[in-house]
Amino acid sequence: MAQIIDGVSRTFNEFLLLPNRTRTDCSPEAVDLGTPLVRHAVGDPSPIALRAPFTSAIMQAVGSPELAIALARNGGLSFLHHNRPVADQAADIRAVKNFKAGFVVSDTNVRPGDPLSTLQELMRRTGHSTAAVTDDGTGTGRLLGLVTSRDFHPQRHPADEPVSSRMIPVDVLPVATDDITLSQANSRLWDERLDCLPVVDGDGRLRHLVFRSDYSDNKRFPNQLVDADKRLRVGAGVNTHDYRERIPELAAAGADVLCFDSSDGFSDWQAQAIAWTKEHFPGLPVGGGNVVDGEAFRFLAGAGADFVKVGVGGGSICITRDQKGIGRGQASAVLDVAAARDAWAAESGQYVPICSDGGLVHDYHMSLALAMGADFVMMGRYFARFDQAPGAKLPTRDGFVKEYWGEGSGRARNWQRYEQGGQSLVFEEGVDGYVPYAGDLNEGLAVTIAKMRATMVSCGALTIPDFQSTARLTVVSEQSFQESHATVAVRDAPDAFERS
Ligand code: RVP
Repeated sequence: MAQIIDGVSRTFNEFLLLPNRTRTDCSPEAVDLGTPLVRHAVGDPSPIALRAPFTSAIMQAVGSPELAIALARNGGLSFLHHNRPVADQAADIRAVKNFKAGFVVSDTNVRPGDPLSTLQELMRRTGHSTAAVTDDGTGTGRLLGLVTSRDFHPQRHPADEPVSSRMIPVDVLPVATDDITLSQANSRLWDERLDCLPVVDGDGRLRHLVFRSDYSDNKRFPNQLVDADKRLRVGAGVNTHDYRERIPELAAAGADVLCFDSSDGFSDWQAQAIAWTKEHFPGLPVGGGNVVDGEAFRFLAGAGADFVKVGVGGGSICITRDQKGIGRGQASAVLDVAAARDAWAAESGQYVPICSDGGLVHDYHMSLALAMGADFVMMGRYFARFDQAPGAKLPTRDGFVKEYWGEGSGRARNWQRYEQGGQSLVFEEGVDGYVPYAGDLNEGLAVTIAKMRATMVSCGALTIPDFQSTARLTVVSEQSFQESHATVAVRDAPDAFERS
């Protein structure tokens, strides 16, 4: 006979945190949001620890090198999606690993024979006023000169005049070689009164441009998540179909961590794929999921998973519960899996972090997820709203929206994963929609982090482990849930994320 497990399937909206005593040393600036990302011996530090407990969802509408760079600079981590040819995914990984703060890969490039009209149109499109002139018109071609919007004017210079007639040629241009540091480049910018310093390799090929205005940028991000070589960290999603071919290329591209991506991770396929990865790439951490209960956690931790993702059916674009009747309220799932993680740690001496994935609607839900035992959270909708996410930004009557669609939606289903083994999806598990546009990730995440710090201060916790062990939660009734909201007409809701 089927078993009905104890307890109700609960979601984050059904809980609130009780304030704990706040000591005088407990201030928002003193809160440390560091948290383990991957398995480690109890008592030891994690080989990779996030500096802020946020990861971005393994989704086409969320993952991009731009978002991965911005998130890692703020202490979190992106997992770039795998529903595409591995060469494309590896190129995105490389773009993140090769990112050097202040060193810009030129996106406004022309050939010397291109007409000024082409240059003008390119500058209009990219919004940049400095262009590199290279032999092949790419950002990595042999550098022949630089041209800025101050070097030509449409009323003075005919549109068909070649760029070469207005550029500053490379033989009189100050350039640097690619062993230069950012602070050395900055000294040259000031000493030689330059706005832009091109950096070339031994063959004279363009590597980067350094702009005077970007120098102070690095100082804005004291919590960057970097590897031993000071390169930003980035993760990669993988699947149980083509992992044998995909993982070697992702490892070669420099992925710091992998995650098997499935709406149901409690499967022999995933256990086998994790075991294969541990055998062939023992130094590359790999997470698994998704699961919703302690038994499934033990299954994946036992298979070697370095972290386990929790959540089935709670995602904002997800209709798995409607379609298959499979899932569990996200709060119940996190509480159950966190208890199993702690029991596993006590038995085995190995701490396997857990991630609460999907269904975080309000900023305070992230704090609730941590308080309930999640080591970090993963979000799709939250990140899809920002400039750095790949979805198109579209105007509406009330402002802008960004496109956001599920990996199980019709829009995503043309991708490789649904075509393998002759299988194609006969029904959809996700929807294709829009989220309110929320501007720049750096600014949005700063507000979220400020709220999280304030919540932890109210709960008297300076670290996430502290928060997890001392948090007191209460289940809210429907009536007290109503009481939580303003009961007057609100002139302006606090932020777009909350309103949507
Ligand atoms: P959310 O943050 O609520 O937008 O949820 C994102 C999560 O939803 C993803 O990390 C993934 O686990 C899940 N997802 C992605 N696509 C789909 C789907 O099409 N059903 N679900």
